[in-house]
Amino acid sequence: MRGAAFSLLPLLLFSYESSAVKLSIQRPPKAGGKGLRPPKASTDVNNNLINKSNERYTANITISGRVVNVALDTGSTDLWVMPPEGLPSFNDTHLNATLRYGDGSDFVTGDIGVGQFELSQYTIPFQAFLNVQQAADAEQPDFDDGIFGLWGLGFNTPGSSGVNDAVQQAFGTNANWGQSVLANIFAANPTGDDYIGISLSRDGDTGGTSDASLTISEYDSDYQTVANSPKVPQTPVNSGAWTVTLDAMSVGGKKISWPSTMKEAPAGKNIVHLDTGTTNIMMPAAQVAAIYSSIPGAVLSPDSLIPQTKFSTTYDVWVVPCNASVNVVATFGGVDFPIHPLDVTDMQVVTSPDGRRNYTMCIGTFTDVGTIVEGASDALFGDSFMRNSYTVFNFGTGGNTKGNPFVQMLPQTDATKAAADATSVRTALMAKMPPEVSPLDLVKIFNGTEPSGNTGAPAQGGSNGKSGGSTGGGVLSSTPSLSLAAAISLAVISFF
Ligand SMILES: *[C@@H]1O[C@H](CO)[C@@H](O)[C@H](O)[C@H]1NC(C)=O
Ligand SMILES: *[C@@H]1O[C@H](CO)[C@@H](O)[C@H](O)[C@H]1NC(C)=O
Ligand SMILES: *[C@@H]1O[C@H](CO)[C@@H](O)[C@H](O)[C@H]1NC(C)=O
Ligand SMILES: *[C@@H]1O[C@H](CO)[C@@H](O)[C@H](O)[C@H]1NC(C)=O
Ligand SMILES: *[C@@H]1O[C@H](CO)[C@@H](O)[C@H](O)[C@H]1NC(C)=O
Ligand SMILES: *[C@@H]1O[C@H](CO)[C@@H](O)[C@H](O)[C@H]1NC(C)=O
Ligand SMILES: CC(=O)N[C@H]1CO[C@H](CO)[C@@H](O)[C@@H]1O
Repeated sequence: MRGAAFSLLPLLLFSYESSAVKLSIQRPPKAGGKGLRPPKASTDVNNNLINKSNERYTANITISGRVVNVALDTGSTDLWVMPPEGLPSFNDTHLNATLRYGDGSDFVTGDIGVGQFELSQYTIPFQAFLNVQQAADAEQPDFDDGIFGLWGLGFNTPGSSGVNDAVQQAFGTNANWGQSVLANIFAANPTGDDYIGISLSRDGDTGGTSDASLTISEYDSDYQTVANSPKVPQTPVNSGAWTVTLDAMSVGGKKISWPSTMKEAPAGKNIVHLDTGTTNIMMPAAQVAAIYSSIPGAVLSPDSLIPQTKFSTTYDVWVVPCNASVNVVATFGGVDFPIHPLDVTDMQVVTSPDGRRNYTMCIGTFTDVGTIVEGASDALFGDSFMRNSYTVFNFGTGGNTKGNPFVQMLPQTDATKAAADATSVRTALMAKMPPEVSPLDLVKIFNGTEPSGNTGAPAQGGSNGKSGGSTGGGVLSSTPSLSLAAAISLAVISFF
């Protein structure tokens, strides 16, 4: 693996789309943390994920002797890091690579290194990673948040890992150090089942959200009953991604009509990509409209007329009264997964075009992204959905569960409790935030057809307090925009 020996290898360039969502896995805070449980004896990575404003879930890993906070991403496979201090010495393969994310405008580029990976009790002496030398501007918001890399928790199969494919091509199929981190961890424990369990917390939810955790080859002790959940198989098999069948979605108890674009989808059903690396939920405009058009007062803001810091600056977004009570349910394996109202809209603050007023607004977390997921799945179910399920991702590569990959999911949201919870959370938050006006008035203000400040418009969402947000709110347009690309996690690899 010493670099010099391989300096004459052909240059390989991967182009790989993935998500640079914000995940934050960290070791458990010392003490006094809300509802913290002692770490498990066998895996003190338990309860170790920390959300960053519901946008990213990250962990501190150690690579080549450097501690790096990396986002967790089930939507990609490779590990890349770009710590500001650089890395202590590592073995450089001199294989150059570019990993591309989302629509391709987001990228990281560098050389494939090999170093020791450490997380909790897991140590991989030789682990390939991308030592990033240059990153797209889209990565800057994550860097600003102290997130200096991405840890892919996806598949190691050919076509899913740019790093592994390049290493195998250059060094042969025995070069197992090019495998994903998870594949190498699993390989070190040949008798164990090859799965991970993920729980994501909901920042801002005072209603008793669980702590976030990642466990490897065991369940979080809080969710042991996930063992009884139906096995939802990867669909299509060998997609190289965590794509599964979605039985149905409903809003207010009414099924949403959603013809699949995927030929592999079972009749009347859809295929969705479960992706911790995507902040929101990306699905086609018609189905997004089916959800939000049922909410009194909600309006579609054409071409993202209203500047906002998350999700999409190039596609329409729904502006929704912050106190909207909406009951959205996704069904997997015959089991209903109610989606918490706090996950259906996201509270933000915007300044009027004339700079005179700040407004609180709520944006739909289900967003249309054009054709960006086309061909790979019907939708990308990111953190806004994943917070509502404890999910076990079983690779089917070892132990007693060898076979095709599957997931097991345990609902985390009680629709009735969540509705009450959402009202109290938003009421409390809204009391400290700028006023909300009706979505229609807000769109008019941003369209220049209505001045801010003296609209006299009744605040449909309730400037009297019924509103609020699950995310850090207070995010103003001065915050660098997360590009759409940064929120997507497709794994499409091409070699040049
Ligand atoms: C990789 O990129 C670096 C910097 O651009 C360059 O110096 C080096 O020659 C490249 N390596 C290969 C094998 O092409
Ligand atoms: C994660 O690493 C960063 C950088 O070294 C450090 O500042 C932070 O305290 C760490 N967090 C935890 C929870 O270990
Ligand atoms: C580089 O590889 C050699 C042998 O392949 C190994 O002895 C050495 O520890 C490695 N160095 C690092 C920093 O990983
Ligand atoms: C809007 O909020 C920002 C950030 O809190 C603040 O700096 C600014 O003065 C506010 N503008 C108005 C018009 O209230
Ligand atoms: C914005 O204003 C123009 C006219 O000034 C109007 O044609 C258009 O429909 C408005 N759009 C919205 C979303 O209000
Ligand atoms: C939201 O607030 C508005 C204005 O205060 C009110 O008319 C409406 O009933 C509220 N909706 C819900 C679901 O509480
Ligand atoms: C519910 C929960 O775990 N919230 C946490 C989200 O992450 C922030 C730090 O970014 C913590 O302060 C919250 O406790």
